[in-house]
Amino acid sequence: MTDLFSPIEVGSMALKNRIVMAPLTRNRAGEGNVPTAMNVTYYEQRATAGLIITEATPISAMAHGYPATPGIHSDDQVQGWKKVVDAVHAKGGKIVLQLWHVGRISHPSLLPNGALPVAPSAIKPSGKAFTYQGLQDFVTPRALDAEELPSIVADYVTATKNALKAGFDGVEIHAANGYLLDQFLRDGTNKRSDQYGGSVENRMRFPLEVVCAVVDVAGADKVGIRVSPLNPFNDIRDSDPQTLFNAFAEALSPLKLAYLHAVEGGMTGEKTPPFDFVALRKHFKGNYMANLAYDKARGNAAIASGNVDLVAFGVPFIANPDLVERFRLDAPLNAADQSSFYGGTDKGYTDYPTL
Ligand code: 8OZ
Repeated sequence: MTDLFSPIEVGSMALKNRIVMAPLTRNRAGEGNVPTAMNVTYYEQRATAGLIITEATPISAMAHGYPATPGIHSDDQVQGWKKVVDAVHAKGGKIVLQLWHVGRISHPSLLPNGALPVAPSAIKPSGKAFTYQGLQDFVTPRALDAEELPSIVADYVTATKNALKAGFDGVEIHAANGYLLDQFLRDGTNKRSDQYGGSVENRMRFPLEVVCAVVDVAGADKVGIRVSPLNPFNDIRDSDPQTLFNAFAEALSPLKLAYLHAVEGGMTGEKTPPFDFVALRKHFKGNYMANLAYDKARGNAAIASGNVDLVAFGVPFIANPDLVERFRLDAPLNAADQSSFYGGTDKGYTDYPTL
C-alpha cells in the first residue's frame, strides 16, 4: 500500500519518502541575511525528510519583509546556502529553495533607501510589519508599473540561477500566504485596470510569467509552486477563490511542474469557507502536496485516498528533527515551543532532542 513512507519521483527528484518539511520562517539568518553555521545544523538535522523546502527566501533586496530572513541575491548568501545544501546532501536528503517576494508585506525600514514596498495596487494591508524596531504599522505600498514587472521577473530568474549555483535540487515558487504573487492573483489586492488586473486570466498573468521564466532556467522538473486559496494571512482575500485557483491549477498543469503545494486552510486555524481541494488537485495533472495540521494518520489516509502524493509538515518538523523516524516507530512527538519560532538562538531551533 502506498503511504507516507513510499518513495516517489517528483520531477527530477527521487524522494525516499513522502514526508516533506514545509517552508518555515525562523528569522535566524546572519549578517547580510546570509545563512549561518547554525542554519546548516538545523537543516542537516532534518535531512531524513523525503524533501526539505527551505524557509521563504527573498529573491532581491526589495523582496524582504521581515528581519533576519536569508536571501538568495548576494554571493555571500549563495555561499551560505551552499553549505546548507551540501550538509543535507551528505545526509542523503533533498532540498529545494523557496523563492519569495513579499510585495506589500514589508516596511521602508527593511528596504533599500527606505523605499516603499511594492504591490499590484496601492492598498495598505491591515496589521503591522515585523521590523528590526519592533511591530510598526504597514504603509500604503507603491503600485507597480507594468513596465517594471520584467525586472521583477528578472530577479526571480537571477535568484533561480543562484539557487542552482548553490546546488539546490530545485525551487518552490511562493505564490501563497498573501505575498506578491498572491497579491496579483486576488481581487482584494489587485485592482489594476491593465492586462495584469481584472479578469482571472489577467490576474494570473504576472504569476504565470514568473513561473514560465523560472521554468526556462531551471527546467519544469525542478520547479514546484505553493498556493493557499483559503488562508486569510496578511489581509489577503478574494471574492471567488475556487474559480481563481481552479483556473490557476489548470493554467499551471501543461507546464509539467514537479508539484503543486497547497496550504489547505487558514494558517492559524481560522474558520474558512468551504473549498474543494480535490477539485483543485484534479485541475493539476501532476504531484499534489498537501499541507496544514496533518499528522501521520491523516497523512497516510490522504495518500491512500489517491488525491494526495506528498504531505508537508511544519510545526512537527520544528520540534522533531527525526520526525520520519518517530512516525515510523509511532513514537511520541516533542511539543513545539511557540515562543522560539521567530528569531533567537539555537534554543528552540537546533536543540530539540532526537529519540
Ligand atoms: C510566518 C511568519 C513570517 C513569514 C509565510 C513566509 O507565511 C511566511 C511567514 C510565516 O509564507
